[in-house]
Amino acid sequence: MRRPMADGTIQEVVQNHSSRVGMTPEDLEQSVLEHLFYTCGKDLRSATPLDVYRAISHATRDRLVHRWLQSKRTYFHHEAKRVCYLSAEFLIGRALAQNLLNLGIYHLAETSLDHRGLTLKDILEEELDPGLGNGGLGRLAACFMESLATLQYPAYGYGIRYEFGIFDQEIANGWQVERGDDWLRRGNPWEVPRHELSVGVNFYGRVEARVHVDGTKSMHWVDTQTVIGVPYDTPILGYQNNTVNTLRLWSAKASKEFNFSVFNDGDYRRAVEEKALSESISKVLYPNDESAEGKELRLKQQYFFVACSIADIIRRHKKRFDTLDNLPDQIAIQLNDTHPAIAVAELMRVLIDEESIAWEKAWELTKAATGFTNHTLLPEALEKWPVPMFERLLPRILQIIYEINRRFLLEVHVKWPNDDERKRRLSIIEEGPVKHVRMAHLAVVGSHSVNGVAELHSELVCTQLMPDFHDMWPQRFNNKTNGVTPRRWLLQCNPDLSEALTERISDGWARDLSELTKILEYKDDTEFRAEVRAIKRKNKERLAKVIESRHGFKPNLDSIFDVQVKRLHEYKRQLLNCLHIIALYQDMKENPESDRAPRTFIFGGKAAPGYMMAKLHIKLINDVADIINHDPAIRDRIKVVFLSNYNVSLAEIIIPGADISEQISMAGKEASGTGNMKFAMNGALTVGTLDGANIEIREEVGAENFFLFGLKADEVRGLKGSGYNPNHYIERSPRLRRALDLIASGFFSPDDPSRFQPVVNELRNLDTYMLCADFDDYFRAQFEVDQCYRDPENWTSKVIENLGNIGKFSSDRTIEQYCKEIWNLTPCPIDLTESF
Ligand code: B1N
Repeated sequence: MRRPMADGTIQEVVQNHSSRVGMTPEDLEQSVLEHLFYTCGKDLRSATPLDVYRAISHATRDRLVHRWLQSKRTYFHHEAKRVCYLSAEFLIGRALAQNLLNLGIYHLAETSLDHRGLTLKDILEEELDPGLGNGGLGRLAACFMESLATLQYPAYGYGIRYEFGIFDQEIANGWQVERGDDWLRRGNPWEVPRHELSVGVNFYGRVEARVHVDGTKSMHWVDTQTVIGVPYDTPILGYQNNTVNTLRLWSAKASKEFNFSVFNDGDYRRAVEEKALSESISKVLYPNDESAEGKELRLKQQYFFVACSIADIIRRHKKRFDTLDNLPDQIAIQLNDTHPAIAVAELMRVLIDEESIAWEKAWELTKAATGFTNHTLLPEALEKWPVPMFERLLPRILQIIYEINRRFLLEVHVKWPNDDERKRRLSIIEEGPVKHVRMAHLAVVGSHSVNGVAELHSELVCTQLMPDFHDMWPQRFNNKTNGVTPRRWLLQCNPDLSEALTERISDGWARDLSELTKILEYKDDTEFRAEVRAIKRKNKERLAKVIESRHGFKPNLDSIFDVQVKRLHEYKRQLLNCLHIIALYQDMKENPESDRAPRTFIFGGKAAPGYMMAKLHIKLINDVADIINHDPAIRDRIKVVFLSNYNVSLAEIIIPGADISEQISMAGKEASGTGNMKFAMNGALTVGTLDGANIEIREEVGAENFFLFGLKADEVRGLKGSGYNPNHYIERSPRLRRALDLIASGFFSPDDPSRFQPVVNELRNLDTYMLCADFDDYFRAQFEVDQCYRDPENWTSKVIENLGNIGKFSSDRTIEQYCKEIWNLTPCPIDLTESF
């Protein structure tokens, strides 16, 4: 057998190495034992569960390697157009179970461990969950990567290899406490560093104009500080195919100049400090969800990973082609929100300064290659950078942005002469005491496509967020409704439901989720209906065990598991849910004989560490839980649980165990939501407003199978416009008034009666998110839930209607639309026998 690099073919490597790539039980077992021995330095007797996890992961990764290499070779030789998905977050979750499933050897691994007296489920728990994202935006990027590989599209994910992901949340005395997430402490078997592909990134310095003998001028960014980006690659395997794409995450390393500066000035301590400072760029994920933090380090992170990625893209393109003229035919760059929007200016810089391409040509290439996805309408999330900071950190990039803006405003002038007000609104530079760079404007000006993430959201992007841009370029704006991957969010997290589906409609649904409609045939099949109920009960049992181990009581499995898990934010209105619980509690106390279905209210989610109101909401939920859970008069008719440290792996247990999915944001605020899709896919019914993708989910599953309440987005806008007064609603709702009074009285916080005064004041005086306006209707919808749950047959019908009609919300559908309508990609299947 020859070494792999001796020739490109894989057959030779693979043939004699069945233990490294084979799919028989013997091959896999041999492979795991070898890794235990050679990779972990252990034998079976001395192996810990962590060793076994590492050995299996390496054995699994081995089975990806030839597919990975062959995928790269195929894309290169076929000159396949690829998408480069630029995202500051990839919330990928654990890899082992997903890779085993996608390889089709999950059960094989299970039985081979069984023979050794080990349980795969336990071994899977050894993997630390990479939390390289905040919430939906980061998780969407992960679902997209999985769908791209499954649909056999050439794709690269580009992001940051944060040393610390989203913080670990602990609840201490009801309050959120943050702990560092040292997710790499046990090593990471899934990543491969590629030191040879490291990239230098410049910061600070100044720009020098040089005039050449022929009269041309060129710009030179000099006296910079250079930081090195080292790529770490993670393979992304498609579902039961041979496609393995690459997630390339950049880690910051000090350049030699930092290491050697000690010799120049003899200040050893300073040299080491500066080295540490430059490496801090990839140290930690900013934990702010939907609020921009104007810190210099954040801008550094953004430029760092964008510059590395653009350099990587250009390097690879030039290796294949001797021109950049065809760049947009070969590459689609997608900006996941404005976090990578600086790519527009960086690509221009590379094309102009390094490749000597004329501005007009460079601009044409940049626009044709770039697409931009907006994920939020919240004003506090829109990124703006102070010009003075920008200028100090990235002087050449700022120059380029000014030139982009100058030319853009000329275009505006041609279209609307003498409309200075419009120019002021459209400008990439916001005027004011301190000027700011508006990153969303840069992204729109530099892209050929701008999309929102659900129908309503995309419409609001055009009419509310960027009406002037929409006037200017209406054809640039489009919608791509989000989706989630059914492999992780059904096949993996809900094996029993998956099996029940496959038994009835065969296994095609996992690749084509629209096939779920076939299950509607079984809607009235009593056996199937009973099975659906039994599966839900089993999943509730699994969730109940987690609750019991953490909270010391086991929830009643006959109660409605009513779940709201998502980031804590006022617009998502966890507080509205809490008010409903309090009102229900008061009803029950007043009327002990009232016959309501028992409920277990389950919350989970992290608050940004600096978001005091959100943290106070967590404390309120925990204090309410403490009182109600211990009130003997309530028995187990209401229980409230706040599960700490909500993350991808906890979601995989919580979501399949839910009866009710709470999607109750104020209409017009939640861009899409994706949790809403995961719940419906796992047999929960939604209580929701007409917001984000809820609207489309309701359209698909049918209004009668969805518990709707609340104001619509235009009603919210109208009411705000005409002067909203929460007291108008509080006066008319005795239930709401009573609940607010109870909080204000200190009933839930006897140790500090005024603790929740800020919560009550906000509701009585401002009520920014209109909880008071929606409260009564929410209470009504929840009463309907109650009535419906008492009729299990009726409930099951609704669950099956949800399941059978949820196919649209596969990220496969979303990705097909991106590929056809924005990226112009075609699938490029991988043939392992093809040699190049
Ligand atoms: O993106 C998700 C949507 O489903 C959600 O509705 C939306 O809230 C979420 C700044 C964000 N929008 N913006 C962010 C995250 C981190 C950050 O630093 C903003 N997240 C969303 C997927 O489309």
